[in-house]
Amino acid sequence: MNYVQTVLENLKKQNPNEPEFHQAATEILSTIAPVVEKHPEYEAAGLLERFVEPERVIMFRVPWVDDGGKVRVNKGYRVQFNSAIGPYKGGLRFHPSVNLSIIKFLGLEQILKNSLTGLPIGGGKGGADFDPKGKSDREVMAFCQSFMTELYRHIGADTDVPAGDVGVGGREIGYLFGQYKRIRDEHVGVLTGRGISYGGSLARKEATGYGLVYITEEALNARGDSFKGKTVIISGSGNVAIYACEKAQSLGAKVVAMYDSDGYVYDPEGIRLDIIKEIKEVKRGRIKEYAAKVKSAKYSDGCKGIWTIPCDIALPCATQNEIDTESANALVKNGVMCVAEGANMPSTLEAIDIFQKSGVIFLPAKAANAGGVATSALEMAQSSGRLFWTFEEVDKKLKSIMINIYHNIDSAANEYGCKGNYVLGANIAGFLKVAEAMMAHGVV
Ligand code: NDP
Ligand code: 2IT
Repeated sequence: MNYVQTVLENLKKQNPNEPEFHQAATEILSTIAPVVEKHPEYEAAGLLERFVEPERVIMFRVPWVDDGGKVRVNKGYRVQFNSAIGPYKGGLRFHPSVNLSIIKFLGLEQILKNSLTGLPIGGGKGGADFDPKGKSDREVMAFCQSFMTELYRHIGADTDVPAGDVGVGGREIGYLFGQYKRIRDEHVGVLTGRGISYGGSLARKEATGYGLVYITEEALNARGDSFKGKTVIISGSGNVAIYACEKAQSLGAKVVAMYDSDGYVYDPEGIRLDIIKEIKEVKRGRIKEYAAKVKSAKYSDGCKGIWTIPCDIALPCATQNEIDTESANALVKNGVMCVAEGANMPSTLEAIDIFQKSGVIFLPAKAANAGGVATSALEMAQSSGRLFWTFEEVDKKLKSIMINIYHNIDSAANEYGCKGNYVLGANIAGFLKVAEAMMAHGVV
């Protein structure tokens, strides 16, 4: 067994029952093997063993009281994975499915994603198995305050800077920031995705979805094509999905379907985003309500059916492993030309293989959705500089970061003889910078 295989086998043995972590590690390690072979000094320095082991894992109890006066207890997590190139940076996910395996897969991905942005941010991730759905604002506030009452001692503007992810948006960041400020008595950039009135950045809300479309447009432009006139499917109807839809539509695409965890809407006339925003951002409602409001739309229960709708471009923007073998085959059979991942690890390893073998342009999450965290780093820069940039300034920087990422992953793929393999390109380009920094720091 070679070095990479040995590290992967040991990781699986030492971290049993963590399937998502194994999946992310397998995808990364299997593609960086050529780099590791070129650099025998990495093995001598135990670099990969250190790379796959989080620097610190924090797990804690989060007690809170619901509106009925009942005491509830959730599990809280923060995985501070790698600080070689900057302070830990990455979102917090509040979803009932959250466990250590999911937070570790997200943290490992985040290291390379953050490296690809070209900005000085390390990798981390956190969250809780708390479900904000159906909770009152007071219950969400009580939970966030309790979560931060433990988390505050582990984070800081130059140490670890959390942000949003599934189930954590502007409301949750507000409550988390309020509690941090109260305990620490400092108004600093310790969280990103903050409201504009208290230090947030314009365009952060839009950044992940816009960035996803910018990098996809660049990949299409490189082939003499574009979003114009394309039929697009977007899964999810949360923060990433909504702003991916907005930008794709502005470039002349027709988005025909979106979903939430209950089911999907298909609107052959093109999704009316104003109605989706009203249902999701204002009322925190269900996507089913869209079909009741829009005559041309049809609602179906369950999520999987969405991938059987013919489209040119698929933008999975909900959750991990939402595209499996069956769904990938359905997309390919219907002639999909490009799949770009807005969510983290939405395609299984088998689905990725199907896309790559079918010649589909496949843009992996760590490159395609890096616009969110990149703009978080721009928010950090504005906070430390006591600056406030216009929407246009931030959006322009975001677009140029996404275009750079595309060309970096494209060049890395070419350099290693795998033209068009952006999974390999993204893993190698992201890893090289982290490896160089880790080597410079010695055995730490
Ligand atoms: P939101 O909470 O705003 O929205 C999540 C959406 O995905 C909702 O429509 C939700 O439906 C759906 N969803 C979540 N879990 C499931 C599931 N298990 N099955 C089916 N549908 C599901 O989250 P975001 O839009 O912020 O995040 C979406 C994805 O993008 C995640 O993978 C996240 O890690 C990734 N991401 C987010 C970034 C950001 O800046 N926010 C940055 C980079 C990546 P429902 O409401 O019914 O649960
Ligand atoms: O997965 C991600 O990159 C995010 N949820 C955003 C992280 C951040 O720090 O902005």
